[in-house]
Amino acid sequence: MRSPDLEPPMTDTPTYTPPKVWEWNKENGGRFATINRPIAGPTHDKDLPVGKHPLQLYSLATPNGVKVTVMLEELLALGHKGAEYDAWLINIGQGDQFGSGFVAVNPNSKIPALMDRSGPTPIRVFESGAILIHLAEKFGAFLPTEPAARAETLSWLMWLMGSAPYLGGGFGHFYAYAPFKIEYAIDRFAMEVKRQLDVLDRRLAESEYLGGADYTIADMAVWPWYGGLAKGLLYESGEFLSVDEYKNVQRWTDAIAERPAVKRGRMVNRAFGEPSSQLHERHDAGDFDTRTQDKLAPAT
Ligand SMILES: N[C@@H](CCC(=O)N[C@@H](CS)C(=O)NCC(=O)O)C(=O)O
Repeated sequence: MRSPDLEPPMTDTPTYTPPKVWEWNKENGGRFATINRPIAGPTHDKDLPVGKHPLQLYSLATPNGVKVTVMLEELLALGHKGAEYDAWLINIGQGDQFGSGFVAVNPNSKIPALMDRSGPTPIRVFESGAILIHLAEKFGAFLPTEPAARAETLSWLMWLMGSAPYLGGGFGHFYAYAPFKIEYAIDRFAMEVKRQLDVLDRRLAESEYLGGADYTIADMAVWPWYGGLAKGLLYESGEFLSVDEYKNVQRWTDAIAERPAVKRGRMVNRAFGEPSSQLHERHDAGDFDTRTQDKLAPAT
C-alpha cells in the first residue's frame, strides 16, 4: 500500500493523462514501434534451419547476441570441438523472432536462442545468461568451480542480467529511440547507468576481471554492454555520460577487445556496420576469412 508520508503525489504531464484502461496504440512512434506488441506467441509459421553442428544458434549481433558468440569462439579457441556451431541470422527488425520455430526455442521471442543437439534429445536454452551457464557447465570452462570464485562469477553475471535492461530499455530507449526527449526519463536512467559504471569501475579497481583473477562468463556477459558503452559505441552517448572517467572499465574493456575469440565473436550474425565486420551466418571456422559481407558477391 502507498504511504502518503513517503511517496510524493503523482501528477500527470501537461500532455498525457493515463486512461482508466491502457490500450495498445500501434502508432506510438519510436524506433521499435513496428515490432513491439503487448502479446506473446508466434505471428506466422516458419521452421528454423538446422545445420550440421551439435549447437544451433539463432541470433543477431546485438550486445545480448555477442555474449554467446564470444563464448562459443572462446570454447573453440580452447580446443572444445563439441562447441562447433551453426549461427543463423534472426532479423528482429523484420519479425523473425515471432516465427513459430523461433518461438518454440524461445517463448519470449528474443535473441539469442540455442538448440543443443549434441545429445539424444535436443535441449532448448533461452536467455543469454542461461545459455552462458549451460555452455560453461557443459564444457567445464569459464566458470570457476572453487565456491567463492564461482559465487562471485555468477553474482556478476546476474548483476548484468538485472542491470542491462536499465541501460538498454531505460537509458538507451529514452536517449536514442523515443520519438521525443523526456528530460525526467533521461535524467533518471543516465543517473542509474552512471551509477552502474561506477559499480563496475570500483570492482575492476580491485580485481583484474569481474569474477576475480580469471576471465569468465561474467566478463563475456558484461563486456558487450558496458564495454560498448565505455567506448561510445552504444546510443552515441560516450560524451553525454563522460565514459572516459571510468578508467578501470576502460582498462578491462580494452584488454577483452584484444582477445582473438572476441574479435571473431562480435562479427557473427552482425548485419550492420562495416561490410568486412559482418558475418551474417557462421557455419565453419573458415567463414571469417571467406564469407564476410565485403567478400560475398553483392545481391543483384
Ligand atoms: N534477457 C534477454 C534479453 C534478450 C533481448 O532483449 N533481445 C533483443 C535484442 S538485444 C530482442 O531479441 N528483441 C526483439 C524484440 O523485442 O522483439 C537475454 O539476455 O537473452
